Amino acid sequence: MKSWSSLFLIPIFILAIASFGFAQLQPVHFSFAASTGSNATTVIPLSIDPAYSDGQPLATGDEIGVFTPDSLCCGAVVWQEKSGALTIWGDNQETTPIDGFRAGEQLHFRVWQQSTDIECEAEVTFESGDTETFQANGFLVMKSLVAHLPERLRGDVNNDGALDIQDVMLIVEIILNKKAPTEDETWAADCNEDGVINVLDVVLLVKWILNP
Ligand SMILES: [Ca+2]
Ligand SMILES: [Ca+2]
Repeated sequence: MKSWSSLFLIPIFILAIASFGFAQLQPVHFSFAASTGSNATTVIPLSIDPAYSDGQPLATGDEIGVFTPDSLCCGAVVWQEKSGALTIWGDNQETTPIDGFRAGEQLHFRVWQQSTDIECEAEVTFESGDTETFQANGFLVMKSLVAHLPERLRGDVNNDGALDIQDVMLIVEIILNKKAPTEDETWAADCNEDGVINVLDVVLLVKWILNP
């Protein structure tokens, strides 16, 4: 299943992880049962440049979590803009509750963006190719990771998921040149989608807020 090239990489990654391991941050967002008695490991090489669907890279403090098909988190790692390793915990068969992966279950990944407090699904591929499943003591090397940020909402300039007076204030600030909007904010502020941000967008947004 594993290619010779990924087997060759194992000692290199173990060395790299061991030398940087002392500074590894602990996840604060994703929680899971650790030390269940069985696990697998996936290495996340820095060279794969994990990124969001809008092209921005994962930042230090963002978290990558691994989930069972039943949406149970079974491991997470804090991205620190260097190669890392994610321990994927298997189910403890000596206890009744399911607290980890069972053999053969497909791995699902989610990413938490610290700056926005948004959690989203991530699409991951591995060096070995096929869709990956949990095998105790398995060792995988990630080949790509793209986290799919949720679609932004027109009018939600501060991207907090709600349309309210704060968004109106931001559009007014943009119109008065008191705020230089980012590309995303420009998109969200243009409520009537006519390519310019002006009082018509404010009027429309107020209408949306009053008549949700
Ligand atoms: Ca908002
Ligand atoms: Ca407009």
